[in-house]
Amino acid sequence: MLSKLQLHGDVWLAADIHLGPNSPKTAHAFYQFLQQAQHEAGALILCGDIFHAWIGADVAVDPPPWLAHAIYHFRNTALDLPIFFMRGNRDFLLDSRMAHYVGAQMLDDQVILQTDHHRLLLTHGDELCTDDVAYQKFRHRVRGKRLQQFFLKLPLLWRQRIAGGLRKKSSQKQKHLLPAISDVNETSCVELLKKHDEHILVHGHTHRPALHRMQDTEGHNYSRIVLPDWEYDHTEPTRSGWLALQADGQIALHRLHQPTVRFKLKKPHELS
Ligand SMILES: [Mn+2]
Repeated sequence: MLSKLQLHGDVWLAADIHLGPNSPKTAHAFYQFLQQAQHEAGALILCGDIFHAWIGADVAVDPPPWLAHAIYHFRNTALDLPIFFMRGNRDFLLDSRMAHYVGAQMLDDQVILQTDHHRLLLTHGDELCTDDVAYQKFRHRVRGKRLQQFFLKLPLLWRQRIAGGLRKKSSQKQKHLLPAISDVNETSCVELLKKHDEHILVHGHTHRPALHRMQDTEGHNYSRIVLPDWEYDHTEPTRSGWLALQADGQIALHRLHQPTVRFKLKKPHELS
């Protein structure tokens, strides 16, 4: 059974902001977005990879400048807006302690979100990239509680070095992977939805914002909405965006440099 999150009003979702020391422009754009959300949204859910890397909440005790800024902006926004954090593959060590510290609430890795008009399954999405067998093995290992506890007890400097080494390895690997392998596997997506009797999946991670229609072997229809990533520092064109689940039933996928895509999904799903 997945945990359920019930929210009212306009719910905004964003993912893959990758806040860190090397992304000041991205951070600046994101903090402007937080301000907009504070005024216009009823709640904000950040679906993972909020941070480019996360190696433990004790980093926040004496935070480097980029993190001090992030903490400041999250706290400020959280004064008027409920904020929810979800873990991604880069910040899978985020915990409720850190979320509370900035005024946010930590969500499980997969949750059922119920808004005034929509019910959907929410996840970061890396667990659905099942074609990448090596990654799934890695994921399984690092998500083990014992290894995490061991890692978190290491001195901060050691953890920084290990995380740096892992990132280097993953960026080298990405260059060799075929584009399709780093995308989610749609059969895995449909299986996940069927398992929980849901029809709409929202995820990030792949950096391929879109609305997809999916079908199972019996011809049942499912929807998959992919959240955009945020990038203003390293590549052109700049990218960002968010999904708005509006209280009037409309869904809007907002993307930088792109026309906003507005749509409605047929069945209003209610929680029993
Ligand atoms: Mn990711």
